[in-house]
Amino acid sequence: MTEALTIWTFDWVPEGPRGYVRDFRLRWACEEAGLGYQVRSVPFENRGPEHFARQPFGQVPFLEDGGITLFESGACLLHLARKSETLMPRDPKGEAETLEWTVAALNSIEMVTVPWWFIGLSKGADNPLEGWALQRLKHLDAVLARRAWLAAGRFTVADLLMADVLRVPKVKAAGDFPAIRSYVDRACARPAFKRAYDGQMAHFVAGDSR
Ligand SMILES: N[C@@H](CCC(=O)N[C@@H](CS)C(=O)NCC(=O)O)C(=O)O
Repeated sequence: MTEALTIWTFDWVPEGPRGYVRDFRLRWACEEAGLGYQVRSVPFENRGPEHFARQPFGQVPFLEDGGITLFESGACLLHLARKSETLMPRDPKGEAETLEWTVAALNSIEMVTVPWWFIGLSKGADNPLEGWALQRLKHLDAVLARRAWLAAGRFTVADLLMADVLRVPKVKAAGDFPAIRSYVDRACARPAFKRAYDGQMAHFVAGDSR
C-alpha cells in the first residue's frame, strides 16, 4: 500500500551522521503518532534539480503529503503535529506552549549548538562559541530540573525536537547539566524513538550496496 506521507532523505550517508540525519525527526513523529509513512531517497552525491526544487538548499529532509511538499524539519514536524493530538495538544494553552518550545529548540538551542560543535571540530578548547552554548544549556537545564517535559505537562513534538537537538553526543556531554541528560535519556527510551532510529540505520545500511 502506498502511504499518504512520504519522508524523503538521502540514499546513503557516511557512518558518522547515521542515526542523526534529520529525517529521523519526521520518522520519530510519525512513529509516536501512529501515522503511516514511507521513506524515499534522493542521491547524496550528484544532487539534481528535482531535489533542489523540493529543498532549495539541497538538503534533507523534505516531506510529501498528498499534493503538498514541504521542507525544513521544524515545518514538517508542525505539519505532522496538526494531524495528531499526540504530538500537539488541541487546547490553546497547551498548543501555545508546544509551539514556543518547538521554535525554542530550533532558534534558541540548535542555532547555537550546531555552530558550536562544528567550530569545535577545528578549534578544540579555543571555541569562541563555548560560553554562549553553555549559557543556553544552563538555562535549559534549570527549566528541565523543574519538569519532565517542556510543554503542556506531557511529551509533545517540542520534546521530540528538543531531545533530538540535545542528543548529539558533544551537546549531551557538554558542561554539567544532569537535568538535560536525564531528559534526553527519557525521550530516547521511548519505543517510538527506537523504531525510528532502527529504521534510519537500516535505510543507510541498505544504501551501502546502492
Ligand atoms: N534546517 C534544516 C537543516 C537540514 C540539514 O542540515 N540537513 C542535513 C542532514 S541532517 C543535510 O541535508 N546535510 C547535507 C548538506 O547540508 O549538504 C532542517 O532542519 O531541515
